Amino acid sequence: GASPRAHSYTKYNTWSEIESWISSIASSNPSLISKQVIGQTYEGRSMHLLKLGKSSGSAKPAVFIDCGIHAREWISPAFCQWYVKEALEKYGSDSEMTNLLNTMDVYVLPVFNVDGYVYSHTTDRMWRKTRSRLSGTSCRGTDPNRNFDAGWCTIGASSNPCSETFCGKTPESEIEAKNVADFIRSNKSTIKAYITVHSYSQLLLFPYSYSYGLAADHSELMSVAKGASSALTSLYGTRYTYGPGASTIYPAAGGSDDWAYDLGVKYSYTFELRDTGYYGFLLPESQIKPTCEETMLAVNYITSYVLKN
Ligand code: ING
Ligand code: ZN
Repeated sequence: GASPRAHSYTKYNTWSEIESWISSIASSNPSLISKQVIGQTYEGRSMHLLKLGKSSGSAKPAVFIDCGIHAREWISPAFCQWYVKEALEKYGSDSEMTNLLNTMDVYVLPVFNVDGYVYSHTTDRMWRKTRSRLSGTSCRGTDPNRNFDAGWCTIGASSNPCSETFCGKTPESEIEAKNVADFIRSNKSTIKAYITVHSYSQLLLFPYSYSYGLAADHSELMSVAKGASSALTSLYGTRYTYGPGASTIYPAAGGSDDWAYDLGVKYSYTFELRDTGYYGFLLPESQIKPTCEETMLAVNYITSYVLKN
């Protein structure tokens, strides 16, 4: 495959390019990054997870970041690639990143919904869901962000397999959601923060989306979101709105952030990256760099907060 230096971080890479990049970046920095496969997708592709962090003798607290739950949100996997590049570049020179990776592990899942991502490149640019089949219908795919076991299918989700927000046959019916949920459950004692990256709308959301009720940690989640949003805005003035999902965007059950929070991962956030709808999912490649740079500031704010607390 291509060497890491041949990889472009300022274009929307195909799955095959991302998969080659995962292999080469992991093998070129063995002391700081490792990779593992957390399972296969419906169509049999590997779900690669990168682990960033300097190994220490004892168990380290961790942050889990995923990108590409929804196929068409191409800026999201671009951000996960950017995050890994920046983390490796800054380790050893930037004290915040050095301290983070010395003290914590950061798990990065560059593409969650790999089958959907491939389909959005080959066939339907606006595809959102997985690509799983169900008997009795020709409609394919479940919304992975309605498939987690958090108020599953009670609000803002559909039981119609042809809907864009189909919640699936059962919670975790999608193998991709089950693989991620299994990994987080298995590492529940170390994972302190869960960050999932979507687009678009320029929002920083936190639980709950399945209910209008406030999370037990509402004030703290709100103040961290406020700090992260200000950090993001400080770079280019991009305006973000932050708050609980249900009241800030719309009520929607079965989301991964609500599920992680109810499992016990207190700092659970959903980013909705640029823009506010002018380009929408078709964000031009010229905006990858500024979007990723500003988002880094917000993610670093959250991880630094978690590190200190
Ligand atoms: N937005 C999210 C969606 O899945 C969301 C919003 C976040 C819903 C958290 C539920 C929980 O609809 C996009 N753009 O996908
Ligand atoms: Zn999404």
